[in-house]
Amino acid sequence: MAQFPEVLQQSTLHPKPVGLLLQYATAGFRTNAQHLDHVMFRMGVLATLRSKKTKATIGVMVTASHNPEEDNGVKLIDPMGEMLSQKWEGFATQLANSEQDDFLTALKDVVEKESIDMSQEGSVFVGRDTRSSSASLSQSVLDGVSALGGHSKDYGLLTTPQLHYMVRCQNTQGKYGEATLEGYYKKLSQAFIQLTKNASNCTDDQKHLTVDAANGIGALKLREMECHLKKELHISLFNDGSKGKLNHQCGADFVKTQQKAPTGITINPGERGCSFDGDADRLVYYYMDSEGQFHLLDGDKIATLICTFLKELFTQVGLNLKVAVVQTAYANGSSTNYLEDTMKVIVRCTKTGVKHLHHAAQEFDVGIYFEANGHGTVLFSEAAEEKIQQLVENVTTDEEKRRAGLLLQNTVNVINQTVGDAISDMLLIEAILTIKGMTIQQWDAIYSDLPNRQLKVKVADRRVIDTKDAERRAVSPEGLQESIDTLVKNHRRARSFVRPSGTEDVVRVYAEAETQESADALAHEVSLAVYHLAGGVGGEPKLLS
Ligand code: NG1
Ligand code: ZN
Repeated sequence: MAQFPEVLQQSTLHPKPVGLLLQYATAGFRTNAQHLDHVMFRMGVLATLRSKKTKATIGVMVTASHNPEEDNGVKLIDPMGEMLSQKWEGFATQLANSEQDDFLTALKDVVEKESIDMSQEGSVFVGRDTRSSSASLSQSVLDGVSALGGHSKDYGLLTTPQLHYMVRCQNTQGKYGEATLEGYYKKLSQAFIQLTKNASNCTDDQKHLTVDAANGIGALKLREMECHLKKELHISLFNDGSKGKLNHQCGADFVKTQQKAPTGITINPGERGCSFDGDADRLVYYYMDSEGQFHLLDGDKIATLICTFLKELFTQVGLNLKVAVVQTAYANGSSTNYLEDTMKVIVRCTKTGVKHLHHAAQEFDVGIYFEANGHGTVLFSEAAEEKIQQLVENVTTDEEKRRAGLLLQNTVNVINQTVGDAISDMLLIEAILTIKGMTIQQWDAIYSDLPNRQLKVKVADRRVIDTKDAERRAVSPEGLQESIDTLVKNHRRARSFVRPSGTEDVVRVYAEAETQESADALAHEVSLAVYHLAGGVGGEPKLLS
């Protein structure tokens, strides 16, 4: 194959540090940016192979999402805008970890195993976040693509979900939208304006939203989008990257894990605030009450609001669709109970990581999936989209049904169905609150969260923990699950589970219970069990003070 000598030669310009081993995990490769140059080059090569194999454009996003500024990472995007197939994750790990001398053999192995026709064209879209390391790392991706003779399009600065959108637009020949930033802004903002235009008596106060952009790419992209929103949404943008550090004391991950407002924002009692993460694929909402108490509305609350809205519209138009909400074990127990018992919708629980939720959601006419941390979206089956369209186009549909049908159609258009998208999710939530004339407090009151706590425990090797039942039970090390079961029994309305993180070298502990004290105590007790039974390192976990 004519390209191989070129790849080999180019790869020496992006040498792999001997012995460095990384894994394509929950969200691609992620580590300190200094160790990633060879990975980027090789992922450019792999994306080109994937493109030749699928005869479609593949995306490569350079970002480390909510990780600190010093880190970086890379994710590959498959033809319909979804995450890379699991089989190819294995190839990604194989290519990233092969030593310099073995690189060509590893590459040829993928070509052979997948019977790739090397004469096929390769096409790769590349995007990056605002990290200082991202520009040169994305250049290494581009080098990898060109070494294998592929065509690339460098979009430069993009949010992760924007790149997913571009890939899908390209591979559907524009059916999903136009593969440009302008196309993205137009599609989403037109749908938002259509959704909200008939909402009566919406005051300027209600149109106001405070956004914490985590000092990341979301700030730049939201600014670009603002003019398309035609003042239908008044955004006060904080943590826009002009002074603060990326994801530092701000952003969706900080707010969710610390359960407090980000630094750097001003928010008055009762006003709505929301936070993006560093690459704008996660979103959480919050408000302060009149006593200055902070209230978080996370991915579970977002899923519930969207589900309520969609179910009401389906009832109004008389569409009988199979609707499900997909969650992970981190979903608050109250949300699961509310969805199953009060709303009577199907609830599925999958392993952590959006690819698992996404796949599960694809099994339904309408699959609403959100991780508690605010990463999620809604998927509509082709059949569901067609039914909605027929309803709107059918001249015999009565006026009221047509209005509801149009709302559904614009809801489909405002949603980025490829992956969780903070901007798109934010517009959908703002539209729902406007249409329903609902305040954030009323949204929050749909159900009350059970107090909960998430902790991390350092162990020598987190792989000693194996889980089953969508990560809700530990099968190893021996005795750990029994200990957790015993500890849970001492608390009211309690639940707890542990799992090794896929993005950090820690074991995560989750606990919820009737009171915050009880949830904190249980999380601490379970952390101690992990520390003692799973090879804890450093000092014993301390009780939060
Ligand atoms: P890990 O580190 O595997 O828990 C975290 C999040 C995931 C997902 C990934 C990718 C939690 C508890 N875990 O994974 O939901 O978003 O990062 O970013 O929030
Ligand atoms: Zn992210």
